[in-house]
Amino acid sequence: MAAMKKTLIAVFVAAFAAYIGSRYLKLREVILASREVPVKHLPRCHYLQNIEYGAEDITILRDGLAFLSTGLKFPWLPSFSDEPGKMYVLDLLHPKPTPVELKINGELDLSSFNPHGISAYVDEADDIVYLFVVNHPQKHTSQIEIFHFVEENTLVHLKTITHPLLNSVNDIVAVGVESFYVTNDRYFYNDVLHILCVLVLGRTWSDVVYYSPKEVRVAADGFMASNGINMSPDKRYIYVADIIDHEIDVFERREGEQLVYLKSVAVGSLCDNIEVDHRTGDLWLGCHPNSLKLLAYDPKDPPGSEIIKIKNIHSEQPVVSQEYLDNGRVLMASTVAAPYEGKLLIGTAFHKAMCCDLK
Ligand SMILES: [Ca+2]
Ligand SMILES: [Ca+2]
Ligand SMILES: [Ca+2]
Repeated sequence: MAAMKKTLIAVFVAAFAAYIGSRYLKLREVILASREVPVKHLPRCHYLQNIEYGAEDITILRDGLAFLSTGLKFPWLPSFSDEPGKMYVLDLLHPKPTPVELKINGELDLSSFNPHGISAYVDEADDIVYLFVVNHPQKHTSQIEIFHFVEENTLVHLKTITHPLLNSVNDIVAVGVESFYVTNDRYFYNDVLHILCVLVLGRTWSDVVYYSPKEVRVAADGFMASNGINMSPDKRYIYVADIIDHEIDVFERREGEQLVYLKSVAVGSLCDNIEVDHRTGDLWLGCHPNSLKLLAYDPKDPPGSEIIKIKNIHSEQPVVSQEYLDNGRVLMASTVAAPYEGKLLIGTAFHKAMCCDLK
């Protein structure tokens, strides 16, 4: 009897090991662990001054003011600065656009400020600019900071929002002065459980949460790993980057902030944040060509950068094109690409940021 029990356990362990082995191979596939990319640069690019430790997210107002969240510290990713994160602003209409650090006024603890995804909301009634920032003051904590942007490069901190459903927030898109959608990129805070979840289930069990002062709920789920989120210029559609599924999921906003899934568009890369050209509605994606190089950071074989554009996303045949590719020698770990009137700002997880001409 004891021998039989031992045999059964051995068979079970072997089967489980074989299963995990096959999941491991699958995982290498989803993180594009063997992918190498050629170099395809844009005609004129220069590094942005003052940005040395990443600009994970960038967003641009219609008048050409760009906001950058910099200095992210995030589990698994390298970070080369001990300083807290900072917010910058840059005027793209200036002949020599230079990022300027934003002063932050109010109650916020700046020593633990760790900004991640951002979104700007302009109130049509009074043109007040609100900046929504995902903040991780401690490892595995997430909260949303809402700021009011005022003249002379200052953010006034209005409030901090925490909620059990805002548990591993990556990016945010504001839809009102105090309402927004966020992506949660993982279910388990514990790194071992998180890896097991990805290995065994092949997903991180992530979702999209809608928040307003009256209502907080999961608005969409079933992603392999939701990351960037943004909205169409007419505000009818929400786009979510399902990073390890290599696609962008498209949702329609219906009455009462219900999200209805419409379709997914394959992008062939691990796309992080999404910015939308306010004139054309094109999606611009900052992507990781090979996530293994990002997670196992080696300066001799650095993680590359890939910028992808999706044109006509709502048509039968969206056009997906690679607009910029680098092997990491010029720019490592691109996370965002924000277009504005023939210019493109590219931000990264922990490296520099660039401004390129598109024409
Ligand atoms: Ca964003
Ligand atoms: Ca998906
Ligand atoms: Ca992101």
